Amino acid sequence: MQNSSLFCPSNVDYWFIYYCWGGFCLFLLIQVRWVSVISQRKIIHLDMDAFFASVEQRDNQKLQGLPVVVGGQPDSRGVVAACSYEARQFGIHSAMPSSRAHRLCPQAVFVAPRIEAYRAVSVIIQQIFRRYASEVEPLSLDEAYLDVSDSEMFAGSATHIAQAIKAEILEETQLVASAGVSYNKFLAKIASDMDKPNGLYVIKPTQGERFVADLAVAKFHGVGPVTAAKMHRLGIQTGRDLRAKSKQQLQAAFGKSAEYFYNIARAIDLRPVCSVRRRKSLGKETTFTTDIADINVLREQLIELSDKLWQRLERDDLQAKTFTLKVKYANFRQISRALSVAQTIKQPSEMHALLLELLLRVELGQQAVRLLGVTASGFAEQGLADNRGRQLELFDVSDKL
Ligand code: DCP
Ligand code: MG
Repeated sequence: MQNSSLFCPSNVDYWFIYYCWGGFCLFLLIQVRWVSVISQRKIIHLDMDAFFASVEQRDNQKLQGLPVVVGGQPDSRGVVAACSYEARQFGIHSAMPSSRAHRLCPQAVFVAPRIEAYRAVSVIIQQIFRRYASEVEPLSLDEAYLDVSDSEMFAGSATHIAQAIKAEILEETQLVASAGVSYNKFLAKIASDMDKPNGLYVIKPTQGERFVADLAVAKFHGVGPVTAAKMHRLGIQTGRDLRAKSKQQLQAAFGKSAEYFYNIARAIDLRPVCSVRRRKSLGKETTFTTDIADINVLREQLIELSDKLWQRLERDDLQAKTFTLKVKYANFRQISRALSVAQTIKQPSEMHALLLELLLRVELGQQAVRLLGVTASGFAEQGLADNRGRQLELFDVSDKL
């Protein structure tokens, strides 16, 4: 006799099928709802134009209309922190050695940074942002993401909200900002750069994928010069080329970053705008084209690297208590040394002294060095840097192969 249960399921089997089917439908519903919520988000990225340089031009009428460079003097080893749009016409840009900026534009006016003046403006613009958005994520002194998805202002138009914020910034600070409006952070950030200065650029949900397809990967936020060069070597020039690569191919080439690249090639970025965003550390490193054994050259390289780190710390308004030096030798052995002080470091010269002291604590001379890295951590709450006496404490972080 045939086993009837094969053709005629029991009550228990029915319940099981209903249960699975119901679960599947619920799962689909949640997915659809999630995707629609994500693509309906309204994100604004605001970024001040030529920030430090514009503050200098605002506060000194003689500088208006002139090529202005904020940063080190041309005869120093300093670099350009910011430059006015007039200076950019000569090819000057941030992070360029000041001496080179001077050669490109001898008539440029070089001004030393006044970080307190920039901080004061930053406080004002952050207050303006909070009037328009419940979720504000500052990225540095002069830029922030705003999530205005739930805002009822201007009938919920993110574009009009961005316009209003720009107008208020101008009124309260006499400075100009650019805004990017889109449905995720990745696109909003790119958009704010599209129409600078005084820009307002919108990428709608229907335009996102096309926009990314046509964009050069070197312009993607999160793709630095090294990654861009690697992508070019792999034949990836645009978002379209990136999209053509499978997840496996991207994983093989870019490891942990593959998922991010896979998504942004499809204009997908699910990162939320987080009001509380605490950075734990900030680092810079450099791999030398040829390994270096000469201690004096290494000292020079370390100072240069730490100056870059200092610029970033200033830009992000961070004050650190701990500095870490990483050294990778020619045989790939890696060693890290850290130094903590009780009071946050306020001057680059203090940071130099700490890092040079750390350099004395690693073996040099025997093995050439292929990489130097410096990291700052132990950040003080903004405006809460303590002023206790300095106390040095030295400890080894890691010695690893
Ligand atoms: N900054 C710096 N070092 C860098 C880059 C920037 O010290 N390598 C500082 C000076 C800038 C400020 O941070 O004025 C903001 O950086 P942005 O990248 O937003 O550049 P700008 O505001 O100067 O110009 P843009 O109009 O392109 O935003
Ligand atoms: Mg800016």
